[in-house]
Amino acid sequence: MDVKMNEFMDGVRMKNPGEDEFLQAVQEVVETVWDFYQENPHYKKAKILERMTEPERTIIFRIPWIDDSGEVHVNRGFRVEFNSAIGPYKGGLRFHPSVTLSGLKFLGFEQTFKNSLTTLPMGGGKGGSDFNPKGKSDIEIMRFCQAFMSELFRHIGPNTDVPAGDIGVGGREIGYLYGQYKKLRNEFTGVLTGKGREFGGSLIRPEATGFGAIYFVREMLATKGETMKGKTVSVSGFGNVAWGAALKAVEYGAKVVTISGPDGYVYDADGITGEKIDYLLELRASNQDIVAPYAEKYGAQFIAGKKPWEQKVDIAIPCAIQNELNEEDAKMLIANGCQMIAEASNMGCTAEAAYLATDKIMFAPGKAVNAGGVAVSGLEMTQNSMRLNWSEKEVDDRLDQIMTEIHAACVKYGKEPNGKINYIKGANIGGFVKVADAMMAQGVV
Ligand code: 2IT
Repeated sequence: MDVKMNEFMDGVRMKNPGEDEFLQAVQEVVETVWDFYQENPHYKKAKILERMTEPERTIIFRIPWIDDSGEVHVNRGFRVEFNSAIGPYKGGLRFHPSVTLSGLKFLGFEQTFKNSLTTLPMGGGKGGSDFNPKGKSDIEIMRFCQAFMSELFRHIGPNTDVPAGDIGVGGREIGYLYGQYKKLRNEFTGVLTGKGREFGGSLIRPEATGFGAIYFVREMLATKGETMKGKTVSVSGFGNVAWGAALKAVEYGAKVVTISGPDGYVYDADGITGEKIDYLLELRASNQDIVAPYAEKYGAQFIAGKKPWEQKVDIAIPCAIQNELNEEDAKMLIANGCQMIAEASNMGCTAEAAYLATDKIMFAPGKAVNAGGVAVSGLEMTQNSMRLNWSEKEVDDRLDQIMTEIHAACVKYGKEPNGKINYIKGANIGGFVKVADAMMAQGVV
């Protein structure tokens, strides 16, 4: 590493002690944009990177709520408003016991670059709570969402900050959050995305992250003159992202053989198709956070306590959570002939795994691969502003076009002299330029 880059990273480390995930995300971006940053001294003079690595505002709040037995609980709520240079803060809310400030800072930082890549006018933000939805009743979920919004409402708005779902926050939660916002503000506006169809939601938003990921994988394969037909695919997770990716991968003629949860993974040699894909929604809605019931129901193999990366596949698509695929996993995949790892989860691979995969096979980072989710959120905002709803085809065509363009941006900025595409570099520089130029134009604010 360049000495000056080291000094820069030392500064970030001193300001954010112990925030490992945030530092991992910053390091990856800084390493890949550093040369470009040096070649453009006007950015450096304006301390663009120093400003980009500091959230504009971080809100932390108390969420007291009462469970079904009358016991009082106190959770912590967050909203990290990272960067508003190119549009209102935009990014999901995560409800998961692992949620920390560091995790949400990493996600908000990544979101800034991702949202820029979509070409839509959205800044970067992220929020959530350490609340664990596992085993909670529907009424408890509603009460918690209301308690969360009772504080968040004063910080957000359709032109200020537009949250959406993420892990633990799906259509049901967005509905409850929206209801509480509307009650408190007495305003019907597009303040959240991922809403129900009846109150301003967009068609294809539930499928968008998974569909977008597969459109991106299709473009990656096309650079080698290949298609998804006949390819074997492993996905992790069993939520919204895994579901959408499985639907589109199967439509393209691929065979999806795994899903996973905190309890282990399922290997379905016949492929996860048709009603088996629909069943993932049921499994998720049960709030139990396990995948073993799939294996029982469909006579597939269940491997307790393991991750799916030990299986031989052509393409691996992590769809669960950050750092779910490490260097050992990447080595195993590569040794078994895997030709591509495409992150559909945010920072799904550890830094070591991502670099190894970039070097040996094809690798693309989450901020490019999973941008379809927030892209359709952006299209939901457009529809809300117009007070119109687009057809499924209109939204899906736009999503496909956006993903194809993100891939082209990765090629533009990430193609190495030897012809290989470094998607990490391509996505980071591609995302950086628009935000940096907007910040330059707006002065030191
Ligand atoms: O990580 C992500 O891009 C999301 N959770 C979606 C964010 C959004 O605003 O739709």
